[in-house]
Amino acid sequence: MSEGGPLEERVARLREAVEAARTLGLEDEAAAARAVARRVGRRAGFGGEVYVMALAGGTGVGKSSVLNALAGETVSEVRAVRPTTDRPLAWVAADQQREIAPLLEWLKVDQVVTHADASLHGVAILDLPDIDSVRGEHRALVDTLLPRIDAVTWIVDPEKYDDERVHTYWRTLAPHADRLRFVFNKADRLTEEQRRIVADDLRARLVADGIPRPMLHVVSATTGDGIDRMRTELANAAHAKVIVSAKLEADRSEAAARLARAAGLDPEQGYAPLLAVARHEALVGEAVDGALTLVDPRGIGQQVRAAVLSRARGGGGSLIGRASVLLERFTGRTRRDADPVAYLGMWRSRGALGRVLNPVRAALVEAAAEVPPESRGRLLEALGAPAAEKDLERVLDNVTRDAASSFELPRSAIWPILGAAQLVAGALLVFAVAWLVTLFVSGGAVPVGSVDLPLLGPIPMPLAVLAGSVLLSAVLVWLLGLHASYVGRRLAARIRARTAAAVRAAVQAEGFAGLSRVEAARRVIAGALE
Ligand SMILES: Nc1nc2c(ncn2[C@@H]2O[C@H](COP(=O)(O)OP(=O)(O)O)[C@@H](O)[C@H]2O)c(=O)[nH]1
Ligand SMILES: [Mg+2]
Repeated sequence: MSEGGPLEERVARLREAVEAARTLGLEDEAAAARAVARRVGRRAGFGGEVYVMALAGGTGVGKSSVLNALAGETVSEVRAVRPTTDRPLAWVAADQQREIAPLLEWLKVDQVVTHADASLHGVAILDLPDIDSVRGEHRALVDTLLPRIDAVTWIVDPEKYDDERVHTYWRTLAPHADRLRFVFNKADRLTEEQRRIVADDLRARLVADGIPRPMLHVVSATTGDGIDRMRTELANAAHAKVIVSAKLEADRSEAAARLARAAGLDPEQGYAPLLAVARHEALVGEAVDGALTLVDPRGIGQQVRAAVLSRARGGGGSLIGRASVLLERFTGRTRRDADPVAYLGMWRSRGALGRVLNPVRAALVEAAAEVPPESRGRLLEALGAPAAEKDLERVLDNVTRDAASSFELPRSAIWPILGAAQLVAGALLVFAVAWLVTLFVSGGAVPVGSVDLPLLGPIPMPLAVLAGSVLLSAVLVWLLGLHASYVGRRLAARIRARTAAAVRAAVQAEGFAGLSRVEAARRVIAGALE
């Protein structure tokens, strides 16, 4: 018994590997492996190495007696009185009990008798009273049972072999003829001559039922006549099954190994990535760095801060501040230095795509170098090498577009308040200037109050108002700048981090998507090696 579970499971893994190989463009290798999988899958009977045979026949024909005779000991209870209350029973080599356990569970056989019979080591015999009837409701069981076991041995006796209902049923089993066996039991009740006649007759009827070359034994469970020949034949059948199984397993294993080699795997070693993990990480790192240079999250951060400041000054700045914002907008300086969205859209102008593309290409080429030359071209295609440049351009376009669409310049309730205060300061300034002009024009004829300031002494009121308004405006500008740069710095840091993370994730996931896909397929192929 080879490792890795029953043949069916291993064949299922081979089928998955076939599909995986096709995604790598390994069509020819996949087709060859699929043919093997199909051939192995077509094999009917029990999936393991044990030759499993069930006894069938009407109640009282001697199923239990024949099993006991074959075993050379009392395994199953023999009952002269009918109807019987027999429970299903399995007779199996002690060391093979585990292998057929799932089958027994499925058949609800909980009574297992183990044996250490060397010559019938590979044989398991099932005595299933449920299938001894040929009544309609039991046929389905035989029909579902047959594909799962290697043979069904029908036992008849001198009274029952002629039963028309039995023959009707056998005809329906004709498609499984090569896995049907027949035992004519209780031969001790017949003379030599009668045995010959009955055997010839039964054989002819079986042929008529559609079972050519029927395997028929004439035995007596009571005297042991013919039992040895039956044992020999069972041992041969079990041996033949082992040989066929071994051949199928060898074919399966070779097909899996060929797929593996085509995908650059060493069948002895199992899965190993095409690119060493450290190399892969280094190349991903290079590509991410290249993409970060192009997208430039730091530059985006600066633009965000400038944009916030510009908006704050536009809404809450001094008159001069507002005028200069308008001027900057008009001359295009805002667009150049304070427009993160435009800056994102211009990633191409900040360098060649090669900074991202080259590490990605290097990864693909180095990975492809690990597979045999005849699969290399197809693998490069599967890796997405021809489209790498377009793909990366799309990846960076998407990242920058997403970042741009999620960007929104903040507003603050404080800015218009500061703006209103600036208007007041401006009005005071105009008022003070007008006052001074009036004083000048009147030649000092208008009386003017004054404020006493320490050190400076009495200062004329209009001058005091003028100085106060200028001071107020400067303080307001300072406050606005303080608040706007706080808001701008925080937003810039957030956007910078978010953009950098998006670039990193996109390059890792999409830039190297081809390689990840190929590795996933290679893992599945490696799974078929077990
Ligand atoms: N004469 C004779 N009787 C047998 C032979 N085999 C079984 N019997 C008898 O047939 C009856 C039913 O046998 P059993 O093995 O319980 O049949 P099952 O119902 O098919 O399992 C019992 O009385 C057995 O003694 C045989 O080879 N010769
Ligand atoms: Mg019985």
